[in-house]
Amino acid sequence: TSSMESNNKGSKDIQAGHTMEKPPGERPLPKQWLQVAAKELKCSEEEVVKKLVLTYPEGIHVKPIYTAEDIDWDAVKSQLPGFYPFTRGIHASMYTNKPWTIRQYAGFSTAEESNRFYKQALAAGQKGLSVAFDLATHRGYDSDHPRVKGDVGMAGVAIDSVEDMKLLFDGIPLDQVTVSMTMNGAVLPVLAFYIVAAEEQGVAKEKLSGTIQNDILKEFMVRNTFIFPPQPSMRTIGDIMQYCAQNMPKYNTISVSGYHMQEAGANAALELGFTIADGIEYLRTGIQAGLSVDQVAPRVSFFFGIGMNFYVEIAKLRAARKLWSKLVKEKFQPKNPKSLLLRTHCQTSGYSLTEQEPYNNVIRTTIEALSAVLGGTQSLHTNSLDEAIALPSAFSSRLARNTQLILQLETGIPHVADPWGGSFMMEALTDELASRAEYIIQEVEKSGGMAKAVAQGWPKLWIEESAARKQARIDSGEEVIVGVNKYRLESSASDTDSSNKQSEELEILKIDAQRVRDSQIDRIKQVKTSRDEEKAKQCLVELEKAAKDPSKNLLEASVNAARARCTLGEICGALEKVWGRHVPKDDVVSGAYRSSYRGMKKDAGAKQEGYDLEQVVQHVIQFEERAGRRPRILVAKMGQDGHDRGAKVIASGFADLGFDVDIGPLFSTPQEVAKQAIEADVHCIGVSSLAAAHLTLVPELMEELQKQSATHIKVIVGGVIPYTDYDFLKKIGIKVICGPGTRIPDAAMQVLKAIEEEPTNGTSNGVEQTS
Ligand code: MLC
Ligand code: 5AD
Repeated sequence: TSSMESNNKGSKDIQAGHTMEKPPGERPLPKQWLQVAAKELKCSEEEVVKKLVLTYPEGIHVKPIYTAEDIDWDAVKSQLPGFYPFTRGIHASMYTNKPWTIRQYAGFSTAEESNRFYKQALAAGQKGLSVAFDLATHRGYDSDHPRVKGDVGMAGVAIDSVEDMKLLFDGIPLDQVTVSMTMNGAVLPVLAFYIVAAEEQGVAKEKLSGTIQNDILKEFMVRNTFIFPPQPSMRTIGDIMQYCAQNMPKYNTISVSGYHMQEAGANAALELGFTIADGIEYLRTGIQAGLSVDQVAPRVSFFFGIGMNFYVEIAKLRAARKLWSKLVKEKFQPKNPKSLLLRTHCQTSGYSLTEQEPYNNVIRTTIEALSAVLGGTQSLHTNSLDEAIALPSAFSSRLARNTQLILQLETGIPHVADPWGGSFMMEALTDELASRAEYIIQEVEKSGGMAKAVAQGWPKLWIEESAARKQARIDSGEEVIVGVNKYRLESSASDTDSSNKQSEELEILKIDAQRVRDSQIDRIKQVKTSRDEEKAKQCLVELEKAAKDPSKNLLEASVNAARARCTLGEICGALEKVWGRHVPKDDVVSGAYRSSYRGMKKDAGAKQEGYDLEQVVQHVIQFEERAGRRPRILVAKMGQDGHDRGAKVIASGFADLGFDVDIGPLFSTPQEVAKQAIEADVHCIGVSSLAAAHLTLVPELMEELQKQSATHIKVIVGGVIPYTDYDFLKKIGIKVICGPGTRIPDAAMQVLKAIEEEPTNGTSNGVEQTS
């Protein structure tokens, strides 16, 4: 592990990002107002400032009131929607003419089942499609690969060949419905399958509109579904832009995504800054591939996450448009006015939703959706109430979609473009966020652009530090989550209103992993036996050649391979032969959690829920005195699940509490985890699972520990685990299960108790009962 100190860019820089001469939030409150407020609060004017001026994680000082003094009124009063710098929206008429696209992200199990789901969604008012692929597909493995045993069809739909893609869109006219595909690592085979599926549906390439995510930089930073090393990955993006400029002029070649940065813990300024910096890097990539800025920029699209900080999220979208148009103009001098428009999709925040009292999530999502819409998004996904438990069920998907339909059809909200325009507060906040993001962009430019910054690793660490600080604010009670760290329902409460009861009663989407995998394996066999084997082999050889030769277009070679029925695994395998697989580095930030937690002002009257940080630190010291060494935990990620915010926050939080922390590599097998745990002689393995593979992979881990006579190592599981799985996990010997919303000090105490507990018999983990 390495600490932030060893990095040349400390987070203090972010907090100190005063690039404007006097940021609006720094302008003093009006004297006459302060006098009256002091009387209302019965305190001095200084105390009014101390009490009512808040500091947000972005470093912005938010004041209780704003006035014309806080903004450049002359500039604001003449701004119009549809005019440079597009702060007020990219269209003159905005939703008054056409509402945003209701585009729900979905996919699970097989192509047939997802296809059925899409058709129902379209019939129920959805306007665009958005495909969620399973993790095996993301990481370039066919469903029959041994590494993806637990992942097939679980977090999205399994796609192995063009035959699956054809089934996915069966009966859905691809020249009419726009489709977004969230694919980054395996972007070549997936986009190729889509092109060929459309072709065989009778839709020519020129007619295809839609979006491919294709944003690899944020994969290296936060999302972790990369396959190949950075260099060939960036070349792939250039090739895709080039191919689409020639063949698919209406297709959005990239969806530059801040969403996953926010989900990983980035505050709004970091999300905005890094995302715009990524966008600039991709324009350069397209230009390097031989295109003009006006061929690339109009096809670059964006994607932001929308969390619970209502005003900030609206301001973020306004600031994003303003910054993008200004920077593209300055840096690239485009001629086509469309090059200046930041078009974006938004998704409400998954992280903000809770397992406790899941119905509260409907309210949270509605408020976030409102931010996205008031911010002027082009397209929106609203999350489902069961987010923290499982994939959306039919019921919860309907509710999530209806949230948008109600906003569009019942509220009158679409009747006015940029209704916040001219608000002193909103305009000031927009400028502040833009200025902080611009500061971050300048830091990236000093590193030589985002690809270099990502290779240096500092953006990822900034985000991880921001995540640790956020966790500390929540654990200390400074930031409130209703039903989690305040007004929590005890599980012992009466049956009707217990929080667990609410979760347990939800209908949960269950996927039979074995059945999906078997049917995918059957289809792979069919495809391979019915194709022209010679032709398929030849296409793969051509692909390998293209991987070595930058003058060849990789997407063209992939389309040929897709037509010849080469599978996703074969296509990625051919590229892997030349490029290899990317192995990520594992750094963990240290000190941010502890120092943020200690820095929180404690509300003297508030009842402390759970353990305090200092109490746990004392327990760890006592453990060390008794045991002769510190408690040692291996934080492990198994399968193709790369969601590592939880793992990183636990690792860095536990280290700050005094634990010895090992962090295992992403994408481990259960056997690899057991080996690492035994070699490091840990007391405990903490498995983090967010992609629903725990029922396959955790039992395998327990069996392996048993085989290696290492049942003294306690196993705890954290992440998205439905209550209905608790009994099974307990039965196979899992000592502690930490669902979403568990405070770090409380999790640490549970772990300490579990590892101090003597085994009840020789085989304490109880694996023998089930295996
Ligand atoms: C819109 N139009 C108007 C108008 N408003 N015309 C006149 N007046 C108005 N007021 C026109 C547009 O110009 C366009 O036409 C057409 O209507 C469609 O509107 P759009 O605004 O382009 O919307 P859309 O087609 O929905 O495209 C939105 C987009 C696109 C540009 C943001 O890239 C997109 O759909 N992105 C979605 C990305 C996504 O779903 N990602 C999921 C990630 S989930 P014309 O003629 O100009 O085309 C994820 C989770 C995970 O990533 O797994 O990690
Ligand atoms: N279907 C629907 N929504 C999904 N999400 C992730 N996978 C799926 C899927 N297969 C949503 C969740 C998650 C976000 C990244 O996208 O809300 O938090």
